[in-house]
Amino acid sequence: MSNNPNETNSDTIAAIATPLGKGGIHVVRLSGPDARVIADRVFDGAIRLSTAASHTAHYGKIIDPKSGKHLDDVIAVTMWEPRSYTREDTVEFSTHGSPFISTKLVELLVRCGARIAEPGEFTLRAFMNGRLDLSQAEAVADLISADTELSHQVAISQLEGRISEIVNSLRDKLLQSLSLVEAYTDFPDEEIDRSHFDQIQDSMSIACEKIELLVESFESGRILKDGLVVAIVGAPNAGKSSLFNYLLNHERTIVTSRPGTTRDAVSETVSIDGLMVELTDTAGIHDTSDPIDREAVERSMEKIGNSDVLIGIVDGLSDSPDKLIRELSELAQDKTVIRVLNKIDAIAYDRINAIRSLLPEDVQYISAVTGEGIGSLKKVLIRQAFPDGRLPEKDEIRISSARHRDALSKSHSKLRAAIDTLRENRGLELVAFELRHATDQLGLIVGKIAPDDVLNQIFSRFCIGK
Ligand SMILES: Nc1nc2c(ncn2[C@@H]2O[C@H](COP(=O)(O)OP(=O)(O)OP(=O)(O)O)[C@@H](O)[C@H]2O)c(=O)[nH]1
Ligand SMILES: [Mg+2]
Repeated sequence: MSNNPNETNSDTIAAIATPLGKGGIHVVRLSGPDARVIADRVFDGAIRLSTAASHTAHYGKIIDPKSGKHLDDVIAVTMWEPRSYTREDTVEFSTHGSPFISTKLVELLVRCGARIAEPGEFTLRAFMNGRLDLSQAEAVADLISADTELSHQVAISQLEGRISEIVNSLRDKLLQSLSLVEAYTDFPDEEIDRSHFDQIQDSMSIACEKIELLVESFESGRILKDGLVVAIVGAPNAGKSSLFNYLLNHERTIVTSRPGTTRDAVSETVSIDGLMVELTDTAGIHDTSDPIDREAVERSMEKIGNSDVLIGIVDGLSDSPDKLIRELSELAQDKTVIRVLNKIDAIAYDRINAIRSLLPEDVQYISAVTGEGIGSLKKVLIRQAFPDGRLPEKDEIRISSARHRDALSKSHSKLRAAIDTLRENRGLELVAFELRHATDQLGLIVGKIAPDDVLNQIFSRFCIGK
């Protein structure tokens, strides 16, 4: 895809904006300088669409101008520039929900002068024409793929421009400092005024702290957006599949009393208290010479490596569950393991108490059959996802994009360098140099600076028609 605005924006683009497949309606979008003319060529209604007022809906027929064939009856909605998503002339046709009709309509529009839109090209135009900044445009893709309340919240707050607001204000502050520093660099003989020195230093330090907080917010922001990756692990027959099914609320994997039932790791996405969790049931980990079992254990180990958090589960009916619980911590050195003793429904109360007295406080006691203790296990899981043990409040700002995190980290280190250079009196030229890099990195987030490769990477992950 080419992102040269002069090149792309002179074209009029068309695409189906709804998912393919049969449904009530499909929407075909047409946007660009020739949208009115092209729409007139295919639309036959009570008025010519090009003469219709903006934001009006019109019933009419789609007629193939070459063959004169009637393709469909549609509603066409007009949105004239700049009052459209792309800020260009736009027509949206609602057709009957047949993939044949919508595909054919796009073909007709192409024959009449449009070209097929690239993935994300409507949003790219919205960005190029100043409707959205870059971080907001990215939020559009996040919003579409958000499956849970929390991931939706993260995306909508970014779309509203809350990240942009903070980043822009930090950038403005740094630009003010930069212009002050540069004013001095024009007069190298002049000594920097003490009050200016303090002002620049304070402003850079405050910005530095704020940027650091944003960088730190990424870990939980990422989990809110993409979900927490959790694997259920343990010895054969501990009840991993039973817990997996219980959390999913349906019998997704086979449960039997025979050890070694689960071979392939099975993953499903589930919302736990509003948090998206990618949950994996794994094969029981044990020493074995059987090649299939060995492969199964290897797959389990791989899943362990890819997880944020592990739920390590032990059969409470086994001979020495306390020993097994302690061994769970050895599963993965660098991972959080939530330790769970299962099957408490089948263990006498006294025995549970005896086991409990041998084990640390944080062990969870559950029954994957009755569900006892699973509410508390879910709470522990959330606590592991968020360092302060609670779901973030609605209005907390978190970054959730690795691109933003990288730019903020770079900005932070440049800013640190600028602060050090100023303090150590190593020359205002150098301070200005570092400071300029720090502001440029912030500019990348909101798209004040938008190299082609960055744009390509962002917009290629959009769907066609968006
Ligand atoms: N009483 C009781 N039985 C349970 C509980 N959880 C699992 N079981 C039983 O324990 C046996 C093994 O359960 P699974 O869920 O298949 O265990 P697994 O850890 O997935 O086993 P593998 O896949 O073979 O490694 C089955 O007979 C289950 O019915 C529980 O909480 N209470
Ligand atoms: Mg199993």
